[in-house]
Amino acid sequence: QNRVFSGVQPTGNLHLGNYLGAIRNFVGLQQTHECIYCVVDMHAITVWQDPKELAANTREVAAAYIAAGIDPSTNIIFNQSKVAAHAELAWILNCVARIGWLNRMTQFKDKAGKDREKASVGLYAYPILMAADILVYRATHVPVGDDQKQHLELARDTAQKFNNDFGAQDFFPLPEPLIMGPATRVMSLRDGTKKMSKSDPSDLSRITMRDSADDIAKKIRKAQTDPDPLPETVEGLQGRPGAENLVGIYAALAGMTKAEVLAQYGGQQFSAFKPALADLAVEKLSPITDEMARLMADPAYIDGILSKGADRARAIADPVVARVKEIVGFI
Ligand code: AQP
Repeated sequence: QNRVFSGVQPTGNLHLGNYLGAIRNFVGLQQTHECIYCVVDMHAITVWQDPKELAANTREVAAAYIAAGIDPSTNIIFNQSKVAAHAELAWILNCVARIGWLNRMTQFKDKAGKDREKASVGLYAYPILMAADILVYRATHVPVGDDQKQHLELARDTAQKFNNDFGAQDFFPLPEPLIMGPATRVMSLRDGTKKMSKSDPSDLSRITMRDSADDIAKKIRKAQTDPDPLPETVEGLQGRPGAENLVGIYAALAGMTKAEVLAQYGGQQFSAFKPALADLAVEKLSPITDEMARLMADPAYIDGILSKGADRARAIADPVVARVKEIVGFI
């Protein structure tokens, strides 16, 4: 059986990278798979979140899922903290996974910064909670952006070690990452060597799912590029990260390859390409942004969807945790 699980953190500033690298791919998978899409609020608090903003941001991610085209009546949409099975399984998996595995996680090193001693224990254990999120549904496929590849490998290792340690062969399927489409790693608009991120202090570094048409146009106009015209071929993008990023964003939004974009715009100046990209981004994003605003005006509606989704999620997850407890030897 094929089952998809994925999540997005409600940490504010939901951006084009989250959309192109993750949420947009979630939409397509609902045609072929049973899909469970989570707003991972317990992951979010691994770094400080203002409680009022966390609630608003949780609704924003749910609204983005729905506005992007995920149907909540056929797929499960819920927030993580409503389903206790995630935390229960995470504890057991904390005792299966090894410290050495966590020590290799590059996201922890990036997010903890220089003073690692001051990072929360949760930030360190984050990948184990993520493994539990996936395994508690015995999900087989996990659509994510490129940055989550290492965490997915840890989830697979954890599943395999659990199966081996307890002689429970194939109890947990080894989940496969689905890293899909031409925009698995959208880069910052201010620095084409860094990934676009919610936590970048510069608002100009990202296009968010709340930006107006004017914001989008301004950010693309100011995006870092170089003085040369666009190259004629994809090879010509090498060593030009800012240019490569904008061409990649155009390709992803237009449903084209980078080569096709360059066949159209190669040889032209950025002063011509950037307005075309801004128009395309507005055309593709503003219907979603408008629908998100409409949905968020009715928080009770979103909360209802999250509640119903959580009931359906529990119906799958609770028996899995019950079986895990038996396997482990808990009475
Ligand atoms: N720049 C990106 N390009 C493509 N995909 C991306 N994702 C994140 N950034 C990019 C994918 O979005 C999904 C949800 O991400 P998350 O909420 O778990 O946050 P994150 O991966 O930690 O990255 P963010 O959104 O930029 O937040 P911060 O600033 O906190 O690091 C995932 O599938 C992710 O791969």
